[in-house]
Amino acid sequence: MRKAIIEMLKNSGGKFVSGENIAEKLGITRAAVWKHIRQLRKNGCEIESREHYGYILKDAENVLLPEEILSGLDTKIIASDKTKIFYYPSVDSTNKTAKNLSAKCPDGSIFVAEEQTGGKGRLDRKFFSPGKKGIWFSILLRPKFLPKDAPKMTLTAAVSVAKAMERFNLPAQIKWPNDIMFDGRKLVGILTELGGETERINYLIIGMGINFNISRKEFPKDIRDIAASISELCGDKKISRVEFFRAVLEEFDKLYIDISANGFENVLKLWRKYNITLGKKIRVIAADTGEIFEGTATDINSDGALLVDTPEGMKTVYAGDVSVRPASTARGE
Ligand code: BT5
Repeated sequence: MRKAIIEMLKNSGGKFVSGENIAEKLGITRAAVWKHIRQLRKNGCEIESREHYGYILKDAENVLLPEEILSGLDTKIIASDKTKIFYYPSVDSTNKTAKNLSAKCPDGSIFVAEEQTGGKGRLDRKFFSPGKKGIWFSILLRPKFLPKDAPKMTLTAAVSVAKAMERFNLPAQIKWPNDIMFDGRKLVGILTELGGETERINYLIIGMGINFNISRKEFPKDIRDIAASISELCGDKKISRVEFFRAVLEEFDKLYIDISANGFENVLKLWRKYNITLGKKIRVIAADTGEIFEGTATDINSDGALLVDTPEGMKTVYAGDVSVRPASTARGE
């Protein structure tokens, strides 16, 4: 019903639609219309009401309501129906929310927030996630593969964003393992978390933070020089946030289905195509040992780990931070 109301308001040509009109068309009472409008507002939808005129949808394109996400979405598993979309105007962290609700949610559920008050990065770092300025979401999966393959879902997520960007003719660059970059600055961060045992994944949560329309000065000072936003790449061309989101979900869905049938080979191939790390001189801070070393990134192996050619021999990095320039000039890239 709420989807139908949104549709009517969206198709009003920028004019008010009366409650009476909506009630008549949908075969419900005006009081019921009002209840639905109230719920939509609670969900973060900006609907203005004016006496004698009715309702008008403000900022119609710029909400990530389930109805908006589903409209025209072509996926088989990810957010494939409304019961798999959990939407929040504001939440501390979509990864945390996904984890809390994991017992009840099927494969391919998504958790989307307009704003995160406690968005998190790896190693409990903070992730800046202001209201309606990005796409902050988590995907919950129940894959059949083994826990050792889970890190490759981070690469999969990065490839899905890169492919979505390509659809909009935006240049996509992936930095190992979890960042999409522009001009040496982070556009997208990815955080994969796992619940399960050594032999079995109970659930996998893949959180993605896509900076969408954040201007340089809107970023906090401490990340202004290391963060970028999709709007910067677009120039005059306007891209709708929900349209871009649909593209990411569709690309992720295709890759996930392919992985379930054929393994990760295709993802690794695509990752190599979009990556900006291989062949570069890099500095690594290994996550497990804290060891810091420099070398040349030569390839990723079948586990998605980074192979680094160092003066002490080839090293395999499973998790860590990589900067492409020496520490003195690094901008966190
Ligand atoms: C990441 O961590 O980049 C993973 C970020 C994952 C965020 C998503 S949003 C939806 C879901 N729910 C969550 O709570 N999280 C996920 P890491 O590689 O550790 O980078 C964190 C560092 O990036 C911070 O320490 C800052 O320096 C920088 N940073 C913080 N916010 C940023 C932003 N919006 N854009 C670019 N860089 C940012």
